Amino acid sequence: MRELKGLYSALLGAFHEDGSINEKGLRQIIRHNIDHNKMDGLYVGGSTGENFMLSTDEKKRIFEIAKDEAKNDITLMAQVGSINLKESVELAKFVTDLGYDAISAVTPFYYKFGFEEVRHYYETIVADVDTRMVIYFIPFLTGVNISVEQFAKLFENKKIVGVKFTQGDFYVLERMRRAFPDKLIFAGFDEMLLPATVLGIDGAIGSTYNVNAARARQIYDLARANRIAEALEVQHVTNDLITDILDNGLYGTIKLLLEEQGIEAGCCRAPMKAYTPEMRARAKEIYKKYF
Ligand code: NAY
Repeated sequence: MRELKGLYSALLGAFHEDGSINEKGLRQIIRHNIDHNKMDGLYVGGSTGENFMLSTDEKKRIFEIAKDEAKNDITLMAQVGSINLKESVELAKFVTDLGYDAISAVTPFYYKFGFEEVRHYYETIVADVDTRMVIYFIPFLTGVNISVEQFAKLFENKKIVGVKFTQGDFYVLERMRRAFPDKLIFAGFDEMLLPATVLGIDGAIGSTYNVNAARARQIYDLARANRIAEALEVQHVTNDLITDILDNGLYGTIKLLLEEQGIEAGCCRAPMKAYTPEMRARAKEIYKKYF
């Protein structure tokens, strides 16, 4: 079984102006993450992939393209979560058959699901697939919180091997590390990679790693070698960059930065907005400033 630890780029979606999948661009982004960024893994179908705006067939096509392009060059984790539980079950089987190394699922969102509903959701997704599940925990977007005690109940299922922890509460992260030394914890906020690494995460999954992989790798390696002051310098520059990216529009700006490197990263999918001339111009400035 392939190692799941390490740094993952959350794979961007690449779309044409009419919203259809830009397969050529998607393949270029995947290769860039493997050959240039030297990522350990790709997280396919997450928020960064604009997944929650796609049809089941489109999600499947992106999973297929990623596997076909990456082959076994990189660890592949597929985000299959959806509030359509039947779709999640179908996607979990689909990616497992394709040979993905692990699956992940966002907590069910929109309705205020209770813990027993959340537990039933994860149990159902993993029931008929022989794979490893990483819970995608992102309470600020889903509105669903899970306590450390509730995580312990979810982790009773041996197929549930870890969590992608996208929360800025380092007390909770420390409690999670303490409570689950054998489970995998992936940090989900790129701007907090250094403190999360100090607390002993097993890896990280980020949107900005598509363009800022070298700095992310430096932060991760320096922090693990206890060279905290040096890691902090790199985190400072990284956070200046992330602040500029967030101000200009997160996923679109990352794609425009890739475009500066000759990658046809394409547009965002509506209802995300189309690029304006100002946004393009600002992305060029950001590129000059940091790369
Ligand atoms: C996903 O599903 O693609 C992720 O969660 C990747 C992690 C990113 N979270 C989101 C919601 O985009 O990289 C982060 C995030 O973009 C970054 O830290 C900037 O805030």
